[in-house]
Amino acid sequence: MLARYTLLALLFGTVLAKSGAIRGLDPQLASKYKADAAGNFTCLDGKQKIPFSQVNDDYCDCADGSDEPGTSACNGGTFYCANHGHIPARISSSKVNDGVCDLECCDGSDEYDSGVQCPDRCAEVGRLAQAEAKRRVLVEGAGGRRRAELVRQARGLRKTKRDELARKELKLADATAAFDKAEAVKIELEEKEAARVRERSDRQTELRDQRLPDLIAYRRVLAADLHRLRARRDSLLLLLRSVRVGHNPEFNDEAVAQMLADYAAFVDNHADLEPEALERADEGSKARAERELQMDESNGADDADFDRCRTAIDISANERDSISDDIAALSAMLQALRDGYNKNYHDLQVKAAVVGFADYEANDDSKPSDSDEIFRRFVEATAALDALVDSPPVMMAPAPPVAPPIPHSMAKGNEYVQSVPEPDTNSSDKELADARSAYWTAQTEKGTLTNEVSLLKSLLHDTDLGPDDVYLPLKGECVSLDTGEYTYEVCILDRATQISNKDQSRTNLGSFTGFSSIGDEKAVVHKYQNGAKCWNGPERSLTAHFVCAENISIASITEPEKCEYVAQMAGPFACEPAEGAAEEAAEEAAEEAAEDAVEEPVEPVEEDHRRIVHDEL
Ligand code: MAN
Repeated sequence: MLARYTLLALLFGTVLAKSGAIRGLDPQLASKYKADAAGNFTCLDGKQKIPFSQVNDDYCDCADGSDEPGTSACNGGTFYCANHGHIPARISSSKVNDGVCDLECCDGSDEYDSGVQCPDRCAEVGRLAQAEAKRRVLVEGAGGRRRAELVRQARGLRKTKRDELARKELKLADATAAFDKAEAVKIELEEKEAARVRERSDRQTELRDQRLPDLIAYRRVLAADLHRLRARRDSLLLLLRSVRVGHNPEFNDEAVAQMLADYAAFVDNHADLEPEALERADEGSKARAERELQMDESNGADDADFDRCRTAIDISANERDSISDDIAALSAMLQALRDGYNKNYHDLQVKAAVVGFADYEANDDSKPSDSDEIFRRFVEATAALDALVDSPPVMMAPAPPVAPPIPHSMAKGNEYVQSVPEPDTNSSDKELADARSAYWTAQTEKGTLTNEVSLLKSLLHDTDLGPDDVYLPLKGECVSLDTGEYTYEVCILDRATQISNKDQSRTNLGSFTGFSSIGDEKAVVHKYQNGAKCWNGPERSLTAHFVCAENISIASITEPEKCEYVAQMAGPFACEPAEGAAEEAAEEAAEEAAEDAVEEPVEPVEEDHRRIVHDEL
């Protein structure tokens, strides 16, 4: 024990400061650091008594560390720096004699035994602090005035928006009425149109049933034509083939040579025709007639339906045209042979062909007696139906000579069709199209106004716009900060975005969800949440802490936790209202309320709501 006191005596210099006061002791606690009658010190928590000489003996006796205000012996203790010329500071006792000149302890009193000389910089620091304090006063003054200005603007803006809402609600009522009307017109016309379509379809069915026999009759005429034409083409092919196979090349007849060349060219382009003609020649006329009958029976299936029958007619008509072309070409060859062959050469095969051709011409059985009338009725049937379905009729090309001759008036199918009165679909179509377009326009107009009204209502009635609506003029105003890799954008009461400086891609950091105050009331915090999902993490969010300033700005943005961003910002809404502003605002509000009461009654619900919201802030 004695040894300890001796040591204490040696260390006596650390116990007391130069002033004689207890080193590191907060003057407010000085009364507690007096030895009692027994020479003891009571730890500040009252739990222990120790000899007063153990105060500041660089050994921690009290559990609360109160016996060592001037040393670093106790964890969690506090060292008081008087900082004359500036503001006194209470620093952690762990900083005592740590060899670092803390600016906080600008008088250097904490480094009395570390070997480091810390000059007293309190005068200089004090000057800087005063300058900073002055600057803050100015900033807060300007900020407060701006805030008051915002509150004034907000009042006007709320009124403007309220008027706008009233106007838009009236317009919406008109637009709704116009929409209802347009919808009724559209529905009525659509119903009419549906009835017309039904009627037309019934009429079509009726016409098809009525006119099908005319088509069937014509299809049969064509089928018979085809059989006849095929047989005639076969006979020409066989005559020409017989010359090719049996002529005498010794005679060198030019006409024969020409015929052979023309026929060879024809056969090149129609390779199947000659073998087929040979096959049919071999089968004999009875077998041929039977086969034709079979063909007609199987084609009879096409007679079951107007459209099938019409398609069959189209196909047959095309074939008839093509056979007629063949016949014309083959006849021309035989005619040239007949006119040009050398009669002095006795080429029996050539002569036989010339005789055969004369027989062919004499037996022209290509003009059936009743086909004119049948064709006319067919044209009429198709035209009537085409006119009904609003599509151009499938008209037959003028029939070749072997087919029934077409009366001039019918050959020009279009003229004929035009003479059939068309149903009045065009004007009703246009009416319906106009009604539909009027309906869409009315719907868009109503939709736009509904949105606008709902946005205004939500802004005026459901949005927390801060005390005195201070945020109203600034809502949506954006500020940004470039931090190198990203530029951050915060739009007040709206949303926060992270923009890549590499490719300008934008990541949603969240939408404004509300305010929260932390600690002292001046601190204003905005929360932006539900942003883009972080890979393997939460949805992104940003918390913005505001200090008072005239203008909105971002001082810094950090990402202390993955995808959770913290912004240090400034803005006028974080300022104290300028002096007198509150009274002024209240007076103005009362005046305006009085004016409003004259103009139009203000909804009491809205005002109450706003008050509740602001009180919550
Ligand atoms: C992007 C940025 C970062 C974020 C990562 C998470 O790179 O949004 O801020 O930390 O995604 O994967």
